Amino acid sequence: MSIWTNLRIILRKWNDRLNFIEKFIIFALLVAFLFPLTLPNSYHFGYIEIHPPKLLCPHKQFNLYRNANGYFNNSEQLATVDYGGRYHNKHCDSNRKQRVAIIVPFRNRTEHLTIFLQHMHSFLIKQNQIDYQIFIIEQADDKPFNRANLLNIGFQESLGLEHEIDCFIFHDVDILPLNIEQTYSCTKLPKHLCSYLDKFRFVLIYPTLFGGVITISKEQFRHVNGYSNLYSGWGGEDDDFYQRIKHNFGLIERYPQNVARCTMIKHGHEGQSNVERQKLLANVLDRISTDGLSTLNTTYVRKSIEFYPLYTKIQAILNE
Ligand SMILES: *[C@@H]1O[C@H](CO)[C@@H](O)[C@H](O)[C@H]1NC(C)=O
Ligand SMILES: *[C@@H]1O[C@H](CO)[C@@H](O)[C@H](O)[C@H]1NC(C)=O
Ligand SMILES: CC(=O)N[C@H]1CO[C@H](CO)[C@@H](O)[C@@H]1O
Repeated sequence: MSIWTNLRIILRKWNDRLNFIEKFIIFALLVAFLFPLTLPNSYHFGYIEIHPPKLLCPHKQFNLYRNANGYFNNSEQLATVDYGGRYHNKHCDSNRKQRVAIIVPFRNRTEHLTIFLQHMHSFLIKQNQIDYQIFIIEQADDKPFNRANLLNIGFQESLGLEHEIDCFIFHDVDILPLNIEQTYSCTKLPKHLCSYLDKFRFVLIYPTLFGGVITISKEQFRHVNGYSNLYSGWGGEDDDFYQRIKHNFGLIERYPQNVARCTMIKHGHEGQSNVERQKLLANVLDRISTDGLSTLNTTYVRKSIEFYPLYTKIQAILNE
């Protein structure tokens, strides 16, 4: 007699002996016990908490050094960066190594840029996981700053220069990682990095926060048609992007609170805020296919591409 036949006999006996209420209670207990096992064990409202991927290569053993303000600055390591801010990781030969573009929207924050470049290169070289290049996308006009439009431009223009890129990290210039365990690379789903900022006492300010620093694969970014180009002025574009991601992939990922810690360089006011944003946020899903990478070419003119020792600069003039 097979185990299944046995089981069926036992179940039938139980079925005869228990009344409806008893059966219901047993059923409810089973569901309560088994249901959590079907969820990822670190599921949170709006996101999944994941651990950093297994290291492809060990972290490098040099000292990061800190400058007077506490930011990383290792000049010896900076000297190993190739022109255009490109780093080919010769010490990590894994064929699973990702080729990453770090895309930084920018205008008039030169003092932040210097700190950012020294800190990021020192950090990424020590972390020793990826090949990468830093692209600074400068809005070369006086119209309201359009961060999301610049990120789309960075995606398109960097791929035009380097077809091999497979992972994108969209990065504000004033946010810097503190913990070397916070691995900068793409994982299964689009991911929020630097979820826990010193400015907010290392607390997640809201569960769907998806601004500042994010990672996303080339295919995933194309799949959601990139960012909206319409968020001219400060704010809203990252919430729009979260909705695009949620609609297509269900969830975003984050690292735990003790890992995804970052500092924000202090500065004054954010600039002109976007008064239209509530109106735009009301119909995000209707605009996915008609506002983004598909319409990007109508939104800007490329002014220049310049190569510097620690970065590649792309200047764009926006049409609106
Ligand atoms: C970073 O290090 C270099 C070389 O040691 C030095 O010239 C530069 O002033 C340092 N930057 C800061 C912001 O301390
Ligand atoms: C936009 O222009 C680039 C070249 O500058 C081209 O490769 C791309 O296909 C264009 N995209 C669209 C959607 O027309
Ligand atoms: C205050 C300031 O420096 N503004 C400059 C910001 O950048 C734009 C475009 O590069 C310049 O036109 C502004 O003069």
